Amino acid sequence: MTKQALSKEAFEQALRAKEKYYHINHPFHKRMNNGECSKEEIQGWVANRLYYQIAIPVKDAAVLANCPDMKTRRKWIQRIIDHDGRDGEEGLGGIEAWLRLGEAVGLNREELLDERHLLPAVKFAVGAYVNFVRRASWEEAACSSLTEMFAPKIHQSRLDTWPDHYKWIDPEGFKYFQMRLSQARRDVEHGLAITLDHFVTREQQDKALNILQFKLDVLWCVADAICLAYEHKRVPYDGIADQSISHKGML
Ligand code: AHQ
Repeated sequence: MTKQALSKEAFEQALRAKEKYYHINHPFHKRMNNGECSKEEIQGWVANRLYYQIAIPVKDAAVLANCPDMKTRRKWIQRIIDHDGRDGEEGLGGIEAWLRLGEAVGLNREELLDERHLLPAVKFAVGAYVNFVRRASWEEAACSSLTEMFAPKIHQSRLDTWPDHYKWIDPEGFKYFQMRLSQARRDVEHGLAITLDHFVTREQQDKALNILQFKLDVLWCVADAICLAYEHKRVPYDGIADQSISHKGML
């Protein structure tokens, strides 16, 4: 028997109800915002999350490549500019801001960019997201970005807690979280409109909910990998390799 489609309001509520699976609820992020993370754990998180940040404009370029609708592309392209930036200081992009967060936590650009701290599981999770978007429809890709419905809360929680908990971090590094508060809200408005308009039958709406769960799983897996390596000190090839080792590149 065909299940009845949800109204747009009920469908949006169902999407937002997945907030309980958002990585703000991951034990590692809870410890981070409670001030319980060591300098090494914060550094490991920043170094590994850079790979996610660098992947976002590559992902968004894949959305553009799959999207024949000019009106949508004219809006979506802003996401690439938000991350890659523009020439001149006023054009600070998110990736540069994240590199400055890396320096603010005591890492240098060389070690941030040469992937020496990057965990294989983080690369697999981020790669799964980028490769999903490359082969999905642009509407499905837009749906997968909707974890950002919950992002302003996690960025604000860092801005509210890090200055007191981690006084050793140069506050200049917090600029990225500040930038994302407005950018995430603007992106969600567009991504949600696409999603509510495109997924209309109950079968399509269930698929959209599954796509959002996939992306929530990506973020949860990134936090799991960082937690295992830096909180539980179980790095890949522990005791076998005398230095960090994993495959390079592959985005
Ligand atoms: O800094 C983040 C960002 O630029 C994006 C883009 C968006 C997407 O297209 O999937 N998702 C996302 C996210 C960012 N920051 C994460 C965080 O915890 O700092 C959250 C993440 C998201 O919620 O998907």
